[in-house]
Amino acid sequence: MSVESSKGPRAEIENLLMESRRFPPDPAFVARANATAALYEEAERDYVAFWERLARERISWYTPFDRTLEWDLPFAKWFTGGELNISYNCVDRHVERGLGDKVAYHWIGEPGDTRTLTYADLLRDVGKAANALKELGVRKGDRVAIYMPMIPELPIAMLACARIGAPHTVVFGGFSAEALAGRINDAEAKVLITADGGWRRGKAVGLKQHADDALVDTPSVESVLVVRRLGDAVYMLEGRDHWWHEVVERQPALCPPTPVESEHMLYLLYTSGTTAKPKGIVHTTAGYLVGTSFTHETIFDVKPDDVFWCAADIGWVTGHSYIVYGPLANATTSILYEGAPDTPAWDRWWRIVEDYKVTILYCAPTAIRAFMKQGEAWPQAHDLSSLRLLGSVGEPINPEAWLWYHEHVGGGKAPIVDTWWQTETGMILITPLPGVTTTKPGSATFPFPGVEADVVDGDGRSVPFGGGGYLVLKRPWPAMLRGIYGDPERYRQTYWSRFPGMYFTGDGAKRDDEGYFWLLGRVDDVMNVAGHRISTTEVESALVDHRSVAEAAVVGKSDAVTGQAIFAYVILKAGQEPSEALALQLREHVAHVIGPIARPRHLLFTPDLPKTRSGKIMRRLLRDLAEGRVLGDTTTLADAMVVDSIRAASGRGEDE
Ligand code: 7RM
Repeated sequence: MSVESSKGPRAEIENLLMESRRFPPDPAFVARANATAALYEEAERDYVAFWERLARERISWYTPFDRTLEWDLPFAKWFTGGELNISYNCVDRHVERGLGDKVAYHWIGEPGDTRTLTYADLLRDVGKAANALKELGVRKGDRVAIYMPMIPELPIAMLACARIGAPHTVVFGGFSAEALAGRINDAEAKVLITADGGWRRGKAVGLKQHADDALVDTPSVESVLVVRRLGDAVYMLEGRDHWWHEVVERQPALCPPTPVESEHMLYLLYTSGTTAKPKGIVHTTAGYLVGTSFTHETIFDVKPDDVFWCAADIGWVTGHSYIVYGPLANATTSILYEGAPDTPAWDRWWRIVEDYKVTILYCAPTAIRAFMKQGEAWPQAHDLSSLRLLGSVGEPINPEAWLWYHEHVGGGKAPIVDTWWQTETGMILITPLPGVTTTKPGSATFPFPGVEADVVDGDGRSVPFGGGGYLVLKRPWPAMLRGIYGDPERYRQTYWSRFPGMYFTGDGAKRDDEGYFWLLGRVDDVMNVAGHRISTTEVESALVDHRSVAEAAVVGKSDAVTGQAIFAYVILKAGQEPSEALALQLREHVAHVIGPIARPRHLLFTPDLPKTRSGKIMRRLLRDLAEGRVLGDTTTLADAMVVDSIRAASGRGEDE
């Protein structure tokens, strides 16, 4: 176990703010750019009128809306009175205007198998899947859970739900049975769509097995649809489980889309907050469609012949908005890749870029840093000249990674858009506009047109340029969350109570003298590991759930590749002896309870934890200890000896 000094986030922030290189847009790019500075002006004149224009232009309505915004803080309704169907907007209308043969997805399986889906293919497959759901008794408003690998049936299943007005809740395939069950139960899903498994790092991952474990305890689920991806034998419960290739294939392709009202729930997506229970973030239809499609078109400068690759998993919001709804609404050709970036070797992505002439790549800084570590020979071995724009999302991108991405992936010419947003925001909110904004490596630059973001102090007062504080949003935007499923009070409490009248993002930010936004990470008890949000409390409760553990405290420790790594302090029950084997067992236990992404990287057995006199664990102190920093103020510590005993315990903890 090492808690030796490392470069803490503070040092990184200093570097961030010292990074002074500027990248103005290339005149050749400007000449063809989708975005113009006029968008900012139009939106500032009247942001409601701005979104109204876009909603009228971009959406094919069955019934046009009559009110643009009803804002009863913190509850927003957009484009009310209107009726639409998002699957019609993402698929049918493109086929109707002659784009049936255009590729929607180039799919690449990890083992090397491929499939091509045109918009006409998508229309047929979505229609069949929607009819299958109807046969299984799914009606408008019923929730459908989806737990799948990155195969074409995943977006098809989502669109099939949307086609019949059934909100979906996609659960990331890396989550455990327990996590899946919790989400199914909160959503009271009627049907689960899953697969026998998928491929990850050369290994078959058996999803159906996890699904079966979850289904022991999910009374709302009546039927399960299972896609055959691996071909391995799986258990199928008579009467409950149905093979996709049997039930979906025999359906008629025609399934008229069900018109839904603008505010009809499109999906629920669960995200970690500061408590152990994930929140079901509610997204609705029309505003989400306008927000995702317009940001996709302007921020990624997408043109009809582009090949767009958002390398996220559809199980996260990035995949929902920028693999599925945004790109499909814009009739874009996308890449859908099933597997890991290092399988079979570290040039897998660069092979895909070369083979499919990918023009736009959108990924997370953690991936870029992992590539950096492997050296530039991997990207250099491939022709990446098709790439004309790069994007980053999920966490702050350090200038070093930004510059490496720019040089070794973007050939020193492709603009980079560092896009800040959240599961809750639904769409990108702080970002450069390519062809308009001069970028600075490490800064997400400015709020998107129509968005009002601010940096405030603890009392909610705007901090002048040059200062730092809390990032807030001061007016509603179309793709914003409509609430936390089943818990309006928690919605109000979590997002709208810290600063009255403002949405609190949970992030810290600073603006430089020119007003550029620099995101500084979470200020609450949420960690960001490889771009994934994990709550400290969730990991703590998984640890305490183990029979040997009396108490646990979890913090994020800065990590050169994943941004943060999970650091767990564990107090054992009396009679339990710390050992390497037990540490390993506890880390596995967390992976089992939540999913492998939550497995602690570091685990330290300690006889005690530093607490305030009121009994609150002093996480700041634990963070400092984990980082090996000089300790800050310890005057509120109940027992000053605790810190020394943790230091002494440092010899007995276990690293991954
Ligand atoms: C899209 C997504 C949201 C949290 C957010 C931030 C962090 C995301 C950036 C970023 C700095 C960025 N949704 N975050 N993007 N921090 N620069 N460009 O990631 O709900 O999973 O996470 O991620 O802390 O609050 S998310």
